[in-house]
Amino acid sequence: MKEKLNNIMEQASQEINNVTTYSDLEAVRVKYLGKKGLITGILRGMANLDANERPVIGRLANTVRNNIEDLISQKRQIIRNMEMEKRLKEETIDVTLPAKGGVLGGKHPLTLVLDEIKDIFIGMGFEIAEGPEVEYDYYNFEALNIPKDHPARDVQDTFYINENILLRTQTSPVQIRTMEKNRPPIRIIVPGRVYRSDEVDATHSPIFHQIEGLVVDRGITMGNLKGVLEVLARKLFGNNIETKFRPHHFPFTEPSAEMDVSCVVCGGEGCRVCSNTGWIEVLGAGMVHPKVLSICNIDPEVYSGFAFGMGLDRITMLKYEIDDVRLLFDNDIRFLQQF
Ligand code: 2NL
Repeated sequence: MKEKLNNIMEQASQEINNVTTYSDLEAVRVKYLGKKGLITGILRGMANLDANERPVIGRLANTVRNNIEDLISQKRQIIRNMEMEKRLKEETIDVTLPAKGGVLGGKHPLTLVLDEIKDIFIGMGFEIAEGPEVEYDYYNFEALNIPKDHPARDVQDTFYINENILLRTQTSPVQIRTMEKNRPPIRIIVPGRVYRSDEVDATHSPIFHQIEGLVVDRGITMGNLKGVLEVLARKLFGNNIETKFRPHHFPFTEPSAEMDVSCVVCGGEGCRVCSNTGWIEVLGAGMVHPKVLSICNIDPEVYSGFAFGMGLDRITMLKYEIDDVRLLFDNDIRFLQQF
């Protein structure tokens, strides 16, 4: 019996030594100390022993049980330490590793060109004015001498909200509002988003951007207009650019003109961008119509002014050789990262 207990002790100690998980350790505990375990069996069988053997074997059996219990609890502690170490190792953060790169955008090309144009005009003493995108028909058309039957008013081109309210089709209403509230001298540029009900294609978007300008003072002439716009063209497209003014017609200016610049791509040789003409139309302009000044309570006998308007999207596409206006509105990071 003694030998049997010693063997059990020896065997249990080895098995406990070999296990590496809680579940295996529990299996060993059940095998020796469980209800049907080997030690439990021996303790139960004590009744069958000789009376003189009983206390000796009893003491030994208890000692073996206590030893096994001790070994198991030591092992439990060891496994707990191992698991903790394993977890710590898995959760280790190497703070010296380089960080994952975030996706960096950039300034939108429209913003880049707008900032450039703003700086050019600020340098010539202009201020920046802005106003609402939802406008009254009065400010968008009526005050600009655009008669009720003018094609620009067509519901097909304009997003009407109701009979009197619409999405502005140009930024001119901001200039009307400025003239209503301020007395000359007025020198402003008005950048902003404008809306026209166009089908989307490579050159048309129902939302686009305009920059208009307005100067009103005593003695303003077409010469001032030309001077300011030539400075703009040179600063924007480079000193070698040539400019050309062609007569045109707008209801809100008289006389009116369009300005062309020598092709920024081929320099005037003729290419796909300028349709082989060597010239590219970049803006419309003119002397503010006396009727428009009067509507704003500015006396056309005392004051005169010039105004101009250009499409920011088109100028941005020219400057960066972007061939599809939709790229400006997709906000694809691969596109934006190029600027
Ligand atoms: C173009 C032409 C232009 C104006 C806009 C303007 C504004 C007032 C009075 C007179 Cl308040 N004129 N604006 C004048 C001439 C041309 O825009 O082709 N824009 C893209």
